[in-house]
Amino acid sequence: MSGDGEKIVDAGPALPPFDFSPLISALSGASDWIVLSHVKPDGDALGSASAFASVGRILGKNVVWGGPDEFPSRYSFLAGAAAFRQNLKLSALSVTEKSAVVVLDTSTRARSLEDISELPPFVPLVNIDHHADNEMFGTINYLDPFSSSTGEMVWMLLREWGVSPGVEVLEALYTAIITDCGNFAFSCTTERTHSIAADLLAGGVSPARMDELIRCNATLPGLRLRAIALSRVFAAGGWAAFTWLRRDDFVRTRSERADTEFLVNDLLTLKGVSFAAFFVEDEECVRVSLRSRGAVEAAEIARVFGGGGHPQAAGCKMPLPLSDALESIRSLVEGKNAERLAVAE
Ligand SMILES: [Mn+2]
Repeated sequence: MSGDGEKIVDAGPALPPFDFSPLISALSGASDWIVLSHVKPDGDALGSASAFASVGRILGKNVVWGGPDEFPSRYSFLAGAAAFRQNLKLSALSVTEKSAVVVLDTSTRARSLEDISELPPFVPLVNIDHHADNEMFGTINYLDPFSSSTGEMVWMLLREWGVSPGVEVLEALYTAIITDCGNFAFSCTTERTHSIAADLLAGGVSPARMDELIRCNATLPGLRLRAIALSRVFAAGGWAAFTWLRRDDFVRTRSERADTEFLVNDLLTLKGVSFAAFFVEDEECVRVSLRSRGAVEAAEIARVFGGGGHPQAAGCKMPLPLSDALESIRSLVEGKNAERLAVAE
């Protein structure tokens, strides 16, 4: 997970083996599964939850899959996407002693359903996540910060469980993994990530088909939005790259929020850049995505502004006008004595 120069690539999980039996028995014992993806769901939150929802159906469970926000259309190829319940509230479901709730890729309660804290105590709350700052809010917490993605963890669970999933489950997990590890390029990628991908390919996943579905599905509005963001890139401190989008940019290009999902990664392709910040103006705040691969970690900067995430991929919400949000992070970053790599202007 760490990108600092001292560390060799993580060889794999450094945690003691997880005891899956309480998790498996809680889920086996429930007839109704409520599977949840986090706010502003990404490929990992959706892929791992799609896989989980499919497995529930294979096992004959009544499955509800949903989350607090809407389903981004770019992931509509995932199994069960059409049944995804947006703006979901627990109060809208009949939660009984036969229910179990599975929360995927979600580090805090605040990133899940508004009324998640009102879950009756007799209902198992299974928290499956790879964020190091996970609040451990489940009654069962399966956490592995050394995992590239929640999708990778779900595969480990299924293997232990002995469930034989169909190719739609494997494709969903492959989606979760490759979107979170940047097509096997980010520092969270391990030998195990590749080995699990090999298992998924052995089960029938086609990388070319998945690339077409996941990466080659830009819309014209989305591509135009990206062009606007890229046209504004500027360097800060000689080693950081920034860009931003206003609400109006989405309106005039007719694009959607999900069109920005991988945009911040583009900033890290700039030679000499080890830190990237991408600002998106929202209704009452600015959403900031941060990426890093150097001494100044994305999570370190995100935490200053009340955010969090992985060391090298983090974010925060700033209740400020766009220009103030930009200036706050720019001055903080410029004040850091990171090695100046002289970004070519
Ligand atoms: Mn994830």
